[in-house]
Amino acid sequence: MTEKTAWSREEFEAELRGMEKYYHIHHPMHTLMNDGKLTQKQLQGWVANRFYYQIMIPIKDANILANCPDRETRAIWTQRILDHDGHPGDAGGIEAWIQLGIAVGMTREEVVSLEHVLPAVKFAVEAYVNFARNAEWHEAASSSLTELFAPKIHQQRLDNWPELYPWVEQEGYIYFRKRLSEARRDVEHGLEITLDFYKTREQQERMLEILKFKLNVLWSMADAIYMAYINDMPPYFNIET
Ligand code: AHQ
Repeated sequence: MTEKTAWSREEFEAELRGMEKYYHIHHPMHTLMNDGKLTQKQLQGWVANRFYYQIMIPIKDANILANCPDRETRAIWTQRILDHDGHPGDAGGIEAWIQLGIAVGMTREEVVSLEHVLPAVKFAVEAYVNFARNAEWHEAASSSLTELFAPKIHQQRLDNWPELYPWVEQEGYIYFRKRLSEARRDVEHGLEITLDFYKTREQQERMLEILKFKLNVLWSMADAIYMAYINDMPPYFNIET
């Protein structure tokens, strides 16, 4: 079989951006949210479940650091952990997400207890963390590139929630505003690593599979939350306890 020619940098980036059609912004969980159709309980359920994803991002990034022998890359990648865990002068994204939980009507204790986190959300998040732990570090770094599409979903919340969900307190928007600039900066670095590393067409197509895996992580999380909070069918809903 003839070896397929590698995509140019521009073609490869266009292929990556073409994966936007699978992004969870198109999942019914997010379209209902963006149409203002969620109740307070449903929005709380989404925030409480996504909290598990947020607290595991620094663990995921620490695994990439542990596998990365390149000092320059580590020096930049470390910022992702600081952005979430916080550092002097910035309480961090995890704290901002707790503020989001309080802003939609939960208590700090309720959010950090993880009591609302669904089994399937945990499985999806842990699949992502375990991938980052075991994958070659370039592949793990590349899997963060679903964030190519993230600024739009953060901007959507900032633009639409105040009108759709006027009861959400102002502190709830801190995270989305923070992420707008951080995601753009992270994507710049992640894209450079990715466009530099995958050289042959086979490697490039492998990268598209890795990105599809990560898109599946996000889609599966939304599936589980939709099932539990929109269909009102949480795990074992029909089992007599
Ligand atoms: O808040 C998000 C975040 O901090 C990250 C880190 C990044 C990664 O390393 O995989 N991905 C990501 C994402 C965040 N928010 C999601 C959302 O919909 O609010 C989007 C998600 C992503 O696109 O991967």
